[in-house]
Amino acid sequence: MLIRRPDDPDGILPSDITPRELYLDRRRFLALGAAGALMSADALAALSAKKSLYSTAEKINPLKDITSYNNFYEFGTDKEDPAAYSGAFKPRPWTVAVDGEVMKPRTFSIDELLKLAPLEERVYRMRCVEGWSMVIPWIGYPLSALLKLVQPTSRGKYVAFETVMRPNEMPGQRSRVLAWPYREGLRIDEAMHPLAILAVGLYGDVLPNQNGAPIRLVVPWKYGFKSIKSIVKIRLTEKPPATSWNLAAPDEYGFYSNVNPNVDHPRWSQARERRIGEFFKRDTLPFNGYGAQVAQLYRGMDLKVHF
Ligand SMILES: Nc1nc2c(c(=O)[nH]1)N[C@H]1C(S)=C(S)[C@@H](COP(=O)(O)O)O[C@H]1N2
Ligand SMILES: [Mo]
Repeated sequence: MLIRRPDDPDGILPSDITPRELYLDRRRFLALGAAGALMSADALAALSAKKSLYSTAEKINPLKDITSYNNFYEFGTDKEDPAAYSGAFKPRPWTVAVDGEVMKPRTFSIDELLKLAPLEERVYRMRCVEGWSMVIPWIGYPLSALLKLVQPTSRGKYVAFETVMRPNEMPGQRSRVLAWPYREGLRIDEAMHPLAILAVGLYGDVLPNQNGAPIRLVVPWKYGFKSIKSIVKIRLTEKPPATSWNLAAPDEYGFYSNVNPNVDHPRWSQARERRIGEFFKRDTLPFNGYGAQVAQLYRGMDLKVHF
């Protein structure tokens, strides 16, 4: 990969810029040779992920789409805002506190999280409730690996997630578009499903700020908003946790929010979607095409009621 010097910014697109942390690691690596490998273990680990059998073979969106068309309201509500306004965000140092209904509550540093389980590349279809979709090569590991370590108790029936609160670095948090911090939740069996991952990178590199650095959730069978970014807290709870979008508009965003072409959002049909980069729309698939793997989680539930 090309390493640009800071004094040579010619022709750099925002999406081309290597995250600063990794850039510094690489520079150190180049300067120190083999010894540098130890110092840049995080960065290198992110680059040496195994390809996963859970990946779709569909065409991957270009890195530029993935890093320049984002929803991350902490940096603004327009799709271009996260790329434009996340430059001052500092994804290091970072910790994620895991507590609530667990036997072993624990705070993990980002370095511990990067090494918690073998990293895999998961190429997933992602489908936003607004009607667009992308195919993204995430790097991460199943959320279940982390949950098993903290040992949920029998009362741990749901998992609540919270994004970092940093109005100084996140201009969107200075306005009240959502009740900050951003919050999401899953039922424990959804959270333990092998398709639900914690992502720490994409496209063979650490996560860009606009995609949820340094660690985020990715749940490919649910609308994009369930995949919470820049996580700092995970809490196991007995009752379904409050979620930001459900609090903001309960008739529009339910707790489950499984991708479902048969249940329309009050303002948009969910029957079809536009893959970013394509002109013609395509049919949206139940559970975003992951039904064979996840439909059994919802057996006996009326998904029009539990939307
Ligand atoms: N903290 C936080 N997480 C978030 C959001 C957000 O505004 N804040 N937006 C969600 C929505 S609506 C979508 S579609 C996805 C987009 O992820 P991407 O930008 O990596 O494609 O992030 C989700 N996670
Ligand atoms: Mo979304």
